[in-house]
Amino acid sequence: MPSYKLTYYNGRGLGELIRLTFVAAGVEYEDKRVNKTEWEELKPNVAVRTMPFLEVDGSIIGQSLTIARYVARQHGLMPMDNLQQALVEQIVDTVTDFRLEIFKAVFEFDEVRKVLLGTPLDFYAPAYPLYGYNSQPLRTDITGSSPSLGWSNNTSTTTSRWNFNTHFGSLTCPAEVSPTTQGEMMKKLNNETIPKYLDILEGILLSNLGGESFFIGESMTLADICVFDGFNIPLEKKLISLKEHPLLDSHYKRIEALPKISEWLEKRPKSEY
Ligand SMILES: N[C@@H](CCC(=O)N[C@@H](CS)C(=O)NCC(=O)O)C(=O)O
Repeated sequence: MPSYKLTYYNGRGLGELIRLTFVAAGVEYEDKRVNKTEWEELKPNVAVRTMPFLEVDGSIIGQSLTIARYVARQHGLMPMDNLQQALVEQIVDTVTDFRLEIFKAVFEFDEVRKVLLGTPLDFYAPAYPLYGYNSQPLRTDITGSSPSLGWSNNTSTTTSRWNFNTHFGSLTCPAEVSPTTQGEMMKKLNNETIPKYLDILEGILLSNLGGESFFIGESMTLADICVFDGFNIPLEKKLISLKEHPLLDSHYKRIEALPKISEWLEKRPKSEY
């Protein structure tokens, strides 16, 4: 068996699906967690210049989903049949779309882009807290009440300001960001986007063996792990609820209770995102 070393920030973010895939397959790997400075030193060795990346016997693979699919194919978590494989990948890509929708609303992407325009910060800077690079709350309410993580369903009209000092060192945020845009985006996320994706995923689950087992076929695949991982942080932050989607709810609990997974959930380093 090849030797595997996975490198990522000390958070769940885009690395956790790969970790969970290794765990579910029962395969040993090195779970290397680095800080921003260490990453900058490693970056020139990584062709795609992003984390997570996986070292396999001297080769380096980037792109989290490429890595997760590779690990799944290598270790029995991807069907052999091409069509079944495509059905698994369809779910992986749908969960990715779902995560992106959540990300856009929660991080008020357009507003952030406006603020960052012309600064030397890289495009992904607003995502760092999400991916565990900085575990501080992303937003601070200037009214002085307890800090909001930006994950609540809060549509309040209180003016908030991105606390750039907390997150991006000495840079200050020149603009006040009205919560209105985020309020609107969160409303759409809650009323339309989340129910739409949960309905889609529950429909697919239901179509396989009545929804009582796995997403595709008769055994666990990357699809099951990916749905579990995609729901994990949003559930924890109470951004989504599976109460009205009982099949997804029991699927989540089944995956969570699998001995290898539950052992990992218990022992993995705690992280905000
Ligand atoms: N599509 C890529 C995105 C990877 C990505 O954006 N990673 C971030 C950290 S979560 C990154 O490495 N950003 C550039 C940097 O930190 O230098 C994937 O899924 O792996």
